[in-house]
Amino acid sequence: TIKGFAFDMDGVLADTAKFHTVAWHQIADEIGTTWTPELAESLKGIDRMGSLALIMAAGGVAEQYDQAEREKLAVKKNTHYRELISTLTPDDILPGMKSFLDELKAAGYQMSVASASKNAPFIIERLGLAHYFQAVVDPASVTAGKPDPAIFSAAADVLQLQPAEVIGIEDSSAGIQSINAAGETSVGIGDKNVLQEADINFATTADVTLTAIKSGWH
Ligand code: B16
Ligand code: MG
Repeated sequence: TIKGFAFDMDGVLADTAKFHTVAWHQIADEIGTTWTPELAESLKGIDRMGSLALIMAAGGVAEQYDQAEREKLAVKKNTHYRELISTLTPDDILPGMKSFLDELKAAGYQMSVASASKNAPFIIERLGLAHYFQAVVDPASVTAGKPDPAIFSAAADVLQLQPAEVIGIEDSSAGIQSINAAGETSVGIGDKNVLQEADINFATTADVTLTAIKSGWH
């Protein structure tokens, strides 16, 4: 029996992927990596230092940057990103998600956030969504990022639920892999070809309802 839901944030609750893209694109230009839509997609759900490593690898410049220089670039990206998200309001909640959260709350489901973002508590607060969630997993507390199952396992643990009692909702391939490896049911939001491994798929957040999930519509 499903008793709880674990939510990814960027790309599921919040329309913030566009801001990550703007901030990383600038770093890519600075280090000489050509920015492509495929590179942008591959960064979804990947933590900050992991994303930077992927951008460096794509440009073939990884060996030119030591740890100290990488940390400087990551700080620069995050400073820019924080500027961009400082203007977030409840209007930036992705379509349909507020009513979906209301539906789940009314039905008595437990809810947690499993975001790779260290900015998640700030963003959830800005969007006015904090009261829906029993807990926001601190990504710094898990041993490995998505696609490792650790963060979605923790999202079930904080609700004191078994993995089989939890549905995880994600917009990234790495995140779907994390949910599946944790032994939870996976709901993918976005391109079916990118999120092939999801148990249930929806094209956009606007399509997500409890009824649709229960009937496993594709
Ligand atoms: P930060 P999610 C992820 O959030 C983003 O998808 C990913 O693009 C970002 O690099 C990562 O958070 C880390 O974010 O730099 O704010 O700590 O999709 O797991 O909610
Ligand atoms: Mg995401």
